[in-house]
Amino acid sequence: MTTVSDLIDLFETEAAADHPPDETPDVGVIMGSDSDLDVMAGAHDALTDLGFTELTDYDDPPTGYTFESWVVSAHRTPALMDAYARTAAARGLDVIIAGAGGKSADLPNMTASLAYPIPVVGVPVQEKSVSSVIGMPTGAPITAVDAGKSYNAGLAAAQFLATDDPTLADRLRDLQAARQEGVADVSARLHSQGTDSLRSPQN
Ligand code: RP5
Repeated sequence: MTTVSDLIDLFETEAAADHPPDETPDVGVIMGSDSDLDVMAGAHDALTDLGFTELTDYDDPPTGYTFESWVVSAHRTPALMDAYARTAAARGLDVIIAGAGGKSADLPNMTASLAYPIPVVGVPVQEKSVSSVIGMPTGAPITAVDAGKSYNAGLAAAQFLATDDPTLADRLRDLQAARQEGVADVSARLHSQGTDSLRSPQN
């Protein structure tokens, strides 16, 4: 069984390893519980849509942009959160996406403070988590998306990286263009086929 100490050791070992940048994850996706995974999967989907690959083995990193995923709880494993955030820069991360639920969703904001100046995109997993994710004091910034909008968090993370990469910026534009075409297509179908044709079945 993997222990908290094992993971802290892993993060510290990776931080000390001084891997070349093309072998380290670009984006870190962390969540307070595996019960957050269904909501947080949107970040995975956005990054995958943009051509990122999930890095699951530090010793065998994929090529191109990569992201990694971990469960890190602010309240149940504070030492793990500290180690993850403290080693993030040395492990090559450029952006962190952090999601948590409940009324005291502290993982995003504490990670933002610990990993500063690495930007953190906070995802309130539930509506009641919004104020605790975005409520940072002056001098302690966080970027955040609306409740459950983890897909937007994936896009936002890529936007940070795209400021320095025209190819990634083009991929973001292509994704936006495809979404626009989707709206045009459904609009034409609604108009030409009528309301009943697109309506969900009523009980
Ligand atoms: C938060 O508590 C987690 O982010 C999760 O949304 C919530 C409940 O966690 P579990 O009790 O389901 O593990 O810290």
